Amino acid sequence: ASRLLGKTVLITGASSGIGAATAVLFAKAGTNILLLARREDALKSVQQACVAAHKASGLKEGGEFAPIQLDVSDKAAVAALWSKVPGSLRQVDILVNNAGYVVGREHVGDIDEAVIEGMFATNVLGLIGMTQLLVRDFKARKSGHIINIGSVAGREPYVGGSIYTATKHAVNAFTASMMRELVDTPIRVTEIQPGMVETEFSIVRFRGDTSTAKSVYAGLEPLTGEDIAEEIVWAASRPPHVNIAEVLVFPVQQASATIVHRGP
Ligand code: NDP
Ligand code: 8X3
Repeated sequence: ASRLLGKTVLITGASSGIGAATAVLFAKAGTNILLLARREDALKSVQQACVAAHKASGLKEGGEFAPIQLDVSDKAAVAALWSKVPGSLRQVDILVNNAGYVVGREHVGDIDEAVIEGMFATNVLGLIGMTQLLVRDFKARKSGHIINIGSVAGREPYVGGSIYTATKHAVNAFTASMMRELVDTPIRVTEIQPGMVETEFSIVRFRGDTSTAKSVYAGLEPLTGEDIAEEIVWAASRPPHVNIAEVLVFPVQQASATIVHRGP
């Protein structure tokens, strides 16, 4: 991980789950981090966890952590991002496009229009907007790494997931096209595709119903945000000539979007 020393990482959706765990692991590896999400208080807690992790590492490189309140679906806010970024952190080396969510399991015909638009605005248009902003800079500097968080839902459609799986299929197509476009540059493009990760994801999906959210993982040991953070930091710390293109990660008791083993 010495390859990460002093690098600057931008993480969207850094206020909880995979994004928060990824921030802490990058902090431990001697990076600086821009922490982006909508909830400012939660971002401040993650910032404190990063400071503690960096301190414990004993590393002198890195250690600058800036929480920035940003809704990736707000185009004007994304366009004005640099005005909120401290001068010392304007040269980003690694972009982790992690912000995303699903609401509901309704079938086609019964899905609220605002829910459909919200998921596309964040998971697809937000991810594309952040990428456009950063990739211009990466091209000019002839360096950079874009790590997009897709999903098993970007490979496999499932009942009750029409909109969410469509957004993650879009992430997959966008990411793969961009990797092809950037083949003649040193810029790297990675897609991490998690299976079941116990974060705030299911609580958001079931509109705050924590017992239904908990039941998603009943009888099995799901992945944690830290498990996916390890894959992200691993991909980011490969030698510059190595591009981890795609990583599909399941809990050992999961074999597809819908095939899971519940029990010992
Ligand atoms: P969490 O709900 O714990 O985290 C989601 C993060 O995204 C939060 O920090 C949230 O912060 C942020 N976010 C949501 N919408 C926006 C927005 N419009 N602008 C900025 N930030 C936003 O879930 P996970 O950590 O599990 O999810 C992270 C990613 O992983 C998502 O893209 C998800 O689709 C993907 N994923 C998750 C899986 C799982 O099983 N958990 C499996 C496969 C993929 P805030 O509310 O403060 O804005
Ligand atoms: C999250 C995993 O199976 O709920 O991307 O779609 S799933």
